[in-house]
Amino acid sequence: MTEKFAEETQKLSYQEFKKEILHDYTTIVTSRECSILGRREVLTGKAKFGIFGGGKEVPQLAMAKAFKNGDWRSGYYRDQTFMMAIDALSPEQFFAGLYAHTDIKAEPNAAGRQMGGHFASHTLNDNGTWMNHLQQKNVSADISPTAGQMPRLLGLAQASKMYRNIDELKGVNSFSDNGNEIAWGTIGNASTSEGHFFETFNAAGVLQVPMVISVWDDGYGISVPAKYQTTKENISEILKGFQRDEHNKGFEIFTVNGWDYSKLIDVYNQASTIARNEHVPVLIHVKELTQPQGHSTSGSHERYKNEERLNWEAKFDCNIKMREWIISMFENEEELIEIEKDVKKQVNTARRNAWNNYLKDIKQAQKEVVSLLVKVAEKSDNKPFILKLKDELSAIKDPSKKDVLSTARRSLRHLIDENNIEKTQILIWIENYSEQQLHNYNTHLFSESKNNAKTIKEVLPTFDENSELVDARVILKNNFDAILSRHKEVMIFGEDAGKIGDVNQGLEGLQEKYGRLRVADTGIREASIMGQGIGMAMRGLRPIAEIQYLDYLLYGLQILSDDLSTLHYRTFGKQKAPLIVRTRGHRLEGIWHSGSHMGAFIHLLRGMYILTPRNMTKAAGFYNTLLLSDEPALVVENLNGYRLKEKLPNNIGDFTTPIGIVETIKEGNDLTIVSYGSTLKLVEEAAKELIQFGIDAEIIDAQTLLPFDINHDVLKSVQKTNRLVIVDEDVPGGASGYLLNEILNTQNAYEFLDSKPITISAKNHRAAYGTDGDYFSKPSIEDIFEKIYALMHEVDPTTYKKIY
Ligand SMILES: Cc1ncc(C[n+]2csc(CCOP(=O)(O)OP(=O)(O)O)c2C)c(N)n1
Ligand SMILES: [Mg+2]
Repeated sequence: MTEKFAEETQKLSYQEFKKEILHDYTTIVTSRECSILGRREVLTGKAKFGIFGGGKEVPQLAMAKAFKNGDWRSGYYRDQTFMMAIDALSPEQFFAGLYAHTDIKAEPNAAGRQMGGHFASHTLNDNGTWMNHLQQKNVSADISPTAGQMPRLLGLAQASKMYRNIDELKGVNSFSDNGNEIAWGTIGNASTSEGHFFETFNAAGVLQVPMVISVWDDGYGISVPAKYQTTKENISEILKGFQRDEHNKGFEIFTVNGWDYSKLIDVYNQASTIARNEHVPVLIHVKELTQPQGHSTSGSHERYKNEERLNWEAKFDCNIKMREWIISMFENEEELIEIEKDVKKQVNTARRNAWNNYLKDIKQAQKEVVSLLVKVAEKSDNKPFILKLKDELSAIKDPSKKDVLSTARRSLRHLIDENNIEKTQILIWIENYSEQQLHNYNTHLFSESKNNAKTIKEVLPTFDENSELVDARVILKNNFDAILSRHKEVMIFGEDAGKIGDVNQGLEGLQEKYGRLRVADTGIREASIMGQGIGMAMRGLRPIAEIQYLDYLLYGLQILSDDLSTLHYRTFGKQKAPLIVRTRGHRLEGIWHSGSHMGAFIHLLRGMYILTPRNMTKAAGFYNTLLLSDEPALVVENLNGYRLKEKLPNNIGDFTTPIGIVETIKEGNDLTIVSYGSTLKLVEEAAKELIQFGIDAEIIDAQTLLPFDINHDVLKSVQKTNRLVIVDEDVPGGASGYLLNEILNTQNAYEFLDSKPITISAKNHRAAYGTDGDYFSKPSIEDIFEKIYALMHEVDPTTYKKIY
């Protein structure tokens, strides 16, 4: 027993102390038994895939003990013991997750949307409003990509720093008690090889935030040993340069063996005190862990571990070591055997209950379809075919929803020529069942609360005769000033966003006015800038995270795609992160500065709004709208627009740009042109030239790509013009392909087209540099003019004679 641990335990009576140890032992044995039975469930086909926490139980007890209400975890799939130790996961819920039970009450982590082992707590009420985070232990929803939990961890920790140090936020609210909360991260040893780990680690050292990162080190990443993962095979050794000293701020670093219960408890207590009181980040390198059942259910570890290693793992299994330690203290092996027996029974009962509970509704549905098929078969000319389907379905012992619904749907093919009440009953059954499944599998991609951004009404900018024409950036600057003064929970940060007020001076002077925490410079590290935003937004703040130029969003894209865009969906609406990502794009200045790849973002960021304002007044309006809503969004300011002047509205901070609404910026009768962002200027020019040749185009600014045109106004325009042209500067089939699909398939505009719809986009390669590089890479006014003219030539070759 270590000295500190002995001190702590002296405060407890012997009986209390023993009781606590036995309770902990029960937790780790329960967790292990879940892993063992979980694997069996997968191997016998009841569950699809299993990844478990076996071999990492004991350190998680220690982490759970230091974890307080209000704290946050951002971890990975090994943490089932931690979840059990904080009373956030019962064995029955563990199995419900494994089976992908879609009832959020049975499977609170993800309502079956994530594979088992991906944990989450509820931080939102059913109506989408925040719960009180101080009254519970908060678990940010896990994701599968290794180290993907790291960027978010930074933001979760930084939120405490904001709540402690920003005057307007100090005190106690439902998110923080003066910033006393720690964000606890967990990561596997091999995943520390990812850039996200190093980037986040460095940023946490710079920012000095209350973060405790535990590395669960079992020497492997699936089959690949530490030798191929980590320099010197030792993550804490190579991170020593981050250790704080009397001259420099940095990290506190601990190393401890994962089977050493009492030492672990000491270390976690120390880490907790340092991080909580001093807001210093801490690394705990937990070594000598094992993986008694191998990495996952996909294979066995005997394939890559030699006998020596397997023998060592058997001996140093943390549960076995803890058992030995308990016996050495209490000489109570009998008692432990009793616990083990009892746990086995309880876990097995939990497994059975979870399975029956999961299957109950599906079996009911199976029964219903079987009986409907029997009835309909009686009257059908295809009786034998229908009875065959019925027999196949009733023979399935453990049916899936798919088995049941697909049988019902297939039966309709045999009933094409029939029309009777029994057939109608099947149709109604299919409709009802499909609708239930829509709820189970397809809801919550966006907020369903009353703050859904689409419900925020438009407030037009107002002007009077004295309204001056100003550099466009002044509108943004004045609007951000209004935002920062009205919304104390807003902070804006990014590369060069602080001292100089961003590279286009949209934040000029605001750091001086609102302080270095609320308007902040960051390092060059886009993924963790996104993480800062996600984590802080999950804790009630309203971060605006800046990516200097759209092209560099690719560095942050993985985290936006995998984490932010899926968050609301993957938690069945139980977590949200209303982060606003601000960036600038479309400038036509070369391979890495053209900022045009909107198609990539549209496809990878379903779950965020993607907004492409054509000028800064529109952009400012979007920021105002978003702050009234509770959803994440990407706002792409139009870099070309910074060169222009706009009229300064006199209701700065109040006007809003609606989400999902297109705007007709020129009316016309001959064709409809849909465009957005910087190409609108080119389209407007081309339209002026076309008028001189008798072609009158209607121009529609898409404004918001996700969601696009919720009122189907483009359809109304096409109904009038009967011709459609889409113009953008993305690659062919990029965002223009998306828009085409929306207009033709979603809005059904094809019915009204008299000409083939065309898209005018950039070339397949990235834009070459300079004026001529643009001209030959991106659509030009001439390209737009000629393609539209050619379209009209096809319609009426006499009026619109060939140009060449
Ligand atoms: C980005 C990414 N790459 C690869 C994988 C596949 N993968 C899942 S777990 C894993 C090994 C992780 O090892 P480690 O971090 O040591 O954690 P352990 O499973 O050993 O606890 C790999 C390669 C993934 N999930 N995400
Ligand atoms: Mg590992």
